[in-house]
Amino acid sequence: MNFSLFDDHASDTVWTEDLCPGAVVLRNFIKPKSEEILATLERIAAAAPFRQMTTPGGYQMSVAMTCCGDLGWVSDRRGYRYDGYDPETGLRWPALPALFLTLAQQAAAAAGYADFIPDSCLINRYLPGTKLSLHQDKDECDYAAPIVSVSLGIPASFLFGGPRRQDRVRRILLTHGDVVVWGGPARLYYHGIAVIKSDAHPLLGPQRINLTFRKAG
Ligand code: MD3
Ligand code: FE
Repeated sequence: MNFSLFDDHASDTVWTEDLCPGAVVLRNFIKPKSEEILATLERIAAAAPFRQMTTPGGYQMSVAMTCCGDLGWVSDRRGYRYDGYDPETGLRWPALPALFLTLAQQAAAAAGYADFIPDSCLINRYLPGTKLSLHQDKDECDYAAPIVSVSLGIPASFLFGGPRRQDRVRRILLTHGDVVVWGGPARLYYHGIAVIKSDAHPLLGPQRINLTFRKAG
């Protein structure tokens, strides 16, 4: 029995898992497009390189980030915010590619959000040993719009809490090709990524990349 061939076949199947009211996992949703997505990401990162931002408290984030779209998320000693310009290059962020917009809208529609128009895509790059501490996403203007998250590369243990920081946290494994749509009551829930384990993905090597599509402005 060739287990790796068996697994690769099985993991092309798309299915949905409801996490809680407002949050849906679409397993393997973008897997057929992953090569095209990666080629597009290389072009974006050439224009707006990945960088480790500084938190308002003065710590360097372990996750490296870049953005595309009309607005990009930035953090520095002055705070967190969305900005139309990349502070590293002084240029506008690369445009949101049509491929990304279409995938984000198809995922949102599959989760019940018919008219999602994102104006921002935050691109997070995790290497083994990096993490994203528990937080809420509160820098966007419109909490009625969902956030669509796309996972690529090595797996991550996603930490999913509730509306209060002290709420019990569930762990969900997110793997290459998974999409999660977060809206409704889940939109302001605390969440994070546990320390990434050493691993290698056939297309991405020892890294995980997460795209989050947002209506920021
Ligand atoms: C649940 N990113 O960029 S994506 C972030 O995998 C962020 O890089 C993680 O949290 C990552 O802010 C998690 C899943 C996600 C994104 C936004 C959410 C889950 C969410 C907003 C509200 C609730
Ligand atoms: Fe977040």
